[in-house]
Amino acid sequence: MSKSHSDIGLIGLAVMGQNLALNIADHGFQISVYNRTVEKTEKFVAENPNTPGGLIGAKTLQEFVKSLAKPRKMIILVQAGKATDAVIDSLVPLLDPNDIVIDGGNALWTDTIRREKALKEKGLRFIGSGVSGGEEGARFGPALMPGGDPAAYKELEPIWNAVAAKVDAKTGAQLGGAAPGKPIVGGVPCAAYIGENGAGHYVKMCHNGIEYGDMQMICEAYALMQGLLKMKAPEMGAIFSEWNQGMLGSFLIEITADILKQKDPMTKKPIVDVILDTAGQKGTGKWTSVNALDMGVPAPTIAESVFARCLSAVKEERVAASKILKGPSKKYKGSKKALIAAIHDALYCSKICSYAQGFQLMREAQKEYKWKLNFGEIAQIWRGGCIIRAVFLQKITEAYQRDPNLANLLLDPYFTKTVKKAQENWRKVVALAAECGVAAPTFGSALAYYDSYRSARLPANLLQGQRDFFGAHTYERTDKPRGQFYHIDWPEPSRPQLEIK
Ligand code: 2AM
Repeated sequence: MSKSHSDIGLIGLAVMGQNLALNIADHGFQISVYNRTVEKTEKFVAENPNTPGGLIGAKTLQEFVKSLAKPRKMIILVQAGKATDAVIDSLVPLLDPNDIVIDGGNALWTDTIRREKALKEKGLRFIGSGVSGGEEGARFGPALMPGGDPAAYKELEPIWNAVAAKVDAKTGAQLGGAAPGKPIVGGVPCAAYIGENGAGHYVKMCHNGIEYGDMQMICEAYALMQGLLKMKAPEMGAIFSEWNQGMLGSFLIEITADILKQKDPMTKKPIVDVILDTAGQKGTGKWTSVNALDMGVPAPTIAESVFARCLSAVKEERVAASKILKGPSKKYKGSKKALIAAIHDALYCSKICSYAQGFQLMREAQKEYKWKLNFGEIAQIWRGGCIIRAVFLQKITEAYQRDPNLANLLLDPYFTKTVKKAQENWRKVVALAAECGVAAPTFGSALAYYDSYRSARLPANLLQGQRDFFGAHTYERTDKPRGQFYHIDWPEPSRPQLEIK
């Protein structure tokens, strides 16, 4: 028996939308669904007749809106950008005050801020929620990062908590075993209110930036094992499986192991050896990096991972350059076991720096947008459901529980100690990569970040001298209070040194 009105609705039945709708229905909520192309709605509803909550197909937006219990809650899961605006524009005239529109797409956070404001002016409530974990996550438990009207989220919360991924309260390990019609019961949901207006989508964007970093760092570990140790894919796969048991344990390390062990069905060679080395990107890593530049927050390792994809994309140019530009002839001759252990440590230290940068970004954004982000909780949400889910996020949660105002992740005692212990190996790997000509941009960038951040004095004194020389931009002095600015009349470049008496 279906209810007279659905608990929630969903617009946009591409794979993500279909899977999230099924996830919601699996938890006993009745959900109305609508898609621009009606046949898709009909097919989807017909193929899923017996969900615990029930799916109600709507042919028109009017019918869809009428089918929802008031105040209405509806999720939009269409392409980010123009399509989302188009759906909102056609929905708005059909809604009543206090109805809640939820955008679950990968929206740019500034669009979410704009949409929230526009809908608020019309008496409507808007939630921009990051939904992470891809198709599988949407179906059996995504990480959910909702931002927007806090009272509206209270009304959505029971549904969001139910459908989110679940982790073990103590270990932070993701609870698995969900199947169609059999959702996970118990555990801590990977969903929590993030903050006002665009906060949820902002945090989701940073998640993606961090994900770019993680992926590139893993690729560099692979490149080093391959380049310096001449290891073959299955052997490297075994190493990643081993690493997955320790502090690097994560979804991305696990799938890397699986990918390296996978054979190509056509040639029977390892599949990685036949996949072309040009990376694609959809833009969220770029957004993160552009925003880091806009806010003046150092996130070089995340940006480096975006540039690494860009460099990979100019395959033909690289092939041509490879015939002209020579590298060193040095080969690694030391212990294989020791180098593998060092690469592990380099990966872990680089990862810590990359996360430190991602959290710095959120910290700065919260000032700019007046959000009150709970960093421990954000790390907690990321422990399950999403692409960057990892054992190590538990350490970040603990770090922010120890000190919610932590200036930088590197300053938490656990991370300080970890990097101190592992840095010798990290430095060895970066040096060896340079000496042997294997590109390891994020490993090197993270190390430079670490060395810069721990420097009481950087060469920016000279830089300010240069700026004052050619542009009279002034400088502050080491022997005077901050905020006092000085300038001297520099000599013309061709003139002799000023004589100081
Ligand atoms: P469609 O099946 O009719 O193409 C992902 O592309 C999802 O977004 C699909 O469900 C698609 O509907 C929907 N979509 C894309 N652009 C849209 C638009 N301008 N209005 C409504 N739905 C749109």
